Amino acid sequence: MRMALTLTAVMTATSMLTAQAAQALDPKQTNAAAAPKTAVKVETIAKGLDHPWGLQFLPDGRLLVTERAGRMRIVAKDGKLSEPVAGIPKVVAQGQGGLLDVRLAPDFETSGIIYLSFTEPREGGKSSTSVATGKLVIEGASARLIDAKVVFRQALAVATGFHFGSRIVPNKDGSLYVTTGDRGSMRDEAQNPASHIGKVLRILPDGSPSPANPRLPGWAPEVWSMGHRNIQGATLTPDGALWTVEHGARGGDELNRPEKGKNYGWPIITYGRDYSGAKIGEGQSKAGLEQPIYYWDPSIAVSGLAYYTGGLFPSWNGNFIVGGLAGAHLSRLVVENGKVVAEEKLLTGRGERIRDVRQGPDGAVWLLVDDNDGKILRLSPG
Ligand SMILES: [Ca+2]
Repeated sequence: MRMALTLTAVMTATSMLTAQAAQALDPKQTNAAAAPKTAVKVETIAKGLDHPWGLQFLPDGRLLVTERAGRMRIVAKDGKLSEPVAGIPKVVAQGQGGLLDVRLAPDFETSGIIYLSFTEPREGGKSSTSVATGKLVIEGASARLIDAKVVFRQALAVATGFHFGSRIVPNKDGSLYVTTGDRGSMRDEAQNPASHIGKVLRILPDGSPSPANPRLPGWAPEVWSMGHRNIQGATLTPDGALWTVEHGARGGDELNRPEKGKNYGWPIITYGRDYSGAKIGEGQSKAGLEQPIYYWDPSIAVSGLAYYTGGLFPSWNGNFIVGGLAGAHLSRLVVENGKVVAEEKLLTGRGERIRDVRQGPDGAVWLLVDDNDGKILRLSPG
């Protein structure tokens, strides 16, 4: 009798766990309550950039900025753009592809090493999300990249111009998170743990897999988490956790906290619908697949993610700041106990596509506007 009871208890507990895992998100985790409005001052620091994609502060307060066509420039404090940095790897600048993110190595001040993500030309007209490293030699107002080499290439090159992912996030241990997308035509590969399509990857600076990866049976050694559609924003929080924003289909953009060895569902579960209106996959939840922290319906086409700790906007400390491309605004998310409790929409009505979001050393929020006359904006209290 006692054994029967115990067994029943175990079975009940198991089915409750399964039910919990399969549960859809709290309906409050989209269109959260409006956060108090912030008065902001918007300054245009630089313009004339051709579809800028990645923004990175240098230790001296100047900026590196990539342009999708394959150029990188230094931006002086007065906004003056340098000539393109020489020595950048050849990119395929088609569709959403080209020269994408740029980040500094943790020891940049002594090593000069930077990381670039880009769309690399591969055999047969195909391309891949790839990562290169090189040493940035700065000479006055200009710079060149030397010893550039491609250290990582996404396995499975594809002939589309879509969904390259491509954010790079350096960790304190020297490893790099690299995000990829499903390339538009390869959504089922996001569920194949052996491929690099639709994943968060964690690699060492030489391109080899990080020893921290899950290395589950059948998983490529570089894969950290799977089931992602197109992650175009990623950042660490002070506790060392990775947070990402991911383009969904219509009504399915997501904020996630991708954990080691977990599956984030695309394209089996999603809150989005196909642009034709057709349902995607099996629904919004399924046992064994992770829920996002938050989703946007309607989608804003998320790109660029920062975790604010700057102090210049004291009420923003601990918030996420998310860029919207099609949504043409900036979304500020107030997170408490792992849930979004309020959202503020900033810069609405300007019609500007926000591509990257970074906190500056001055505590201001710095943005890239995606356009053929792209800009760098600085937000401070208004
Ligand atoms: Ca998901």
